[in-house]
Amino acid sequence: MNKMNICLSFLIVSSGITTGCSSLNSQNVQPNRVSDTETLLESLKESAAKGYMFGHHDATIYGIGWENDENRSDIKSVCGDYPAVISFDLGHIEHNNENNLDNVSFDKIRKEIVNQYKRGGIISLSWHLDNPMTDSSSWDNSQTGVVKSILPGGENYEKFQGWMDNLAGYLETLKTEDDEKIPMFFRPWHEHSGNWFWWGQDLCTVDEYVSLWKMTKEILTEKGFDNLLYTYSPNGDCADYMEKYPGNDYVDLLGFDLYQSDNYINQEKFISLIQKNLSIMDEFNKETGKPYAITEIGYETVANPKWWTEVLDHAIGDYKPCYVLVWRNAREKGEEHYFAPYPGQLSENDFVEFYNNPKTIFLNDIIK
Ligand code: BMA
Repeated sequence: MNKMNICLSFLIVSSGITTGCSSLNSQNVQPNRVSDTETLLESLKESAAKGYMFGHHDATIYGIGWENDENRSDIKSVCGDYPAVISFDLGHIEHNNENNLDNVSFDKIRKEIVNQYKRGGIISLSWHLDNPMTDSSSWDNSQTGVVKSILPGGENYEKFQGWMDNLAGYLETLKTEDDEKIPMFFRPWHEHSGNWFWWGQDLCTVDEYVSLWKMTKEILTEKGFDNLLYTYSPNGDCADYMEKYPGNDYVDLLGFDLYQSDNYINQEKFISLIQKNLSIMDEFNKETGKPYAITEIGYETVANPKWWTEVLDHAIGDYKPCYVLVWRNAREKGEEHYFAPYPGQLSENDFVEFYNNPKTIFLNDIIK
């Protein structure tokens, strides 16, 4: 396809000098990919000026009607290209389990993180960790005080430190075979403005949430993870976006999650909320210099054949998110819980049109 090539500088960093795409081709440079997180961040800002990257959760692990096929992705089956961003979830790494909460093995996640990195794509990690008070899921919001209980002095402090050790133990293994650390985004404590997770809006105070965030980053930094960039992403209306913002030193990427749904946020409301939120992001971007993304978005089952061009792209308009990411195509839930098209899906042709829009950035737009 004749799309503009987004030559992200991080793909071609060599000896600390960023060069142009042609240099990569002509000099046989061994691309060091994202050699450091700063380069990744700068590259993201550059690409946002040109368009927005498309992302999909668990894209290369499973899709509708398949699982664990090598080099497969529903997005690729529809448009021939991989998403530029792929996210993965670390839920249950706190127990050192073999599989995550969606029954994907952590070995497979590691493999796909390395694959995505080697392809030149961007990686983001979320963490739907269990409730440390009840050992039930992230969604166990049955009591307040869980966040407080894992902060210093709290009854679950030691337990949570152990969970952080388990998280760190896994993050430590996310390297290439040459022992190269992989720069990536980490998006902990997401959707905290809703009330469905135990760290949600009414389940902890502003101070507790901010302390939790700071503690998380400080622990990982102390353990030597200089390859992580931190994404802050509340859910829904971003009117009070900064209420629980942990501070500029603790956040690298601004974001928000928002879904269209027939019951709660219909198409009209969805478009206007996206635009409202993006204008808020735009303001904070001007103030802080930080890029922003729509860290989760989608319309379950994409029940509108023109959703990609007439709703999503239309809503984004001239705003400059660096990426938009749709959630997973759950292979275990029949054809009920998916957010990206697959061959034969209602919005397939519209997605190809969306792909062909020079504004949308997929993997090939990055590496060519
Ligand atoms: C939710 C759903 C769940 C899943 C969770 C973590 O939105 O997709 O089925 O367990 O994300 O991936």
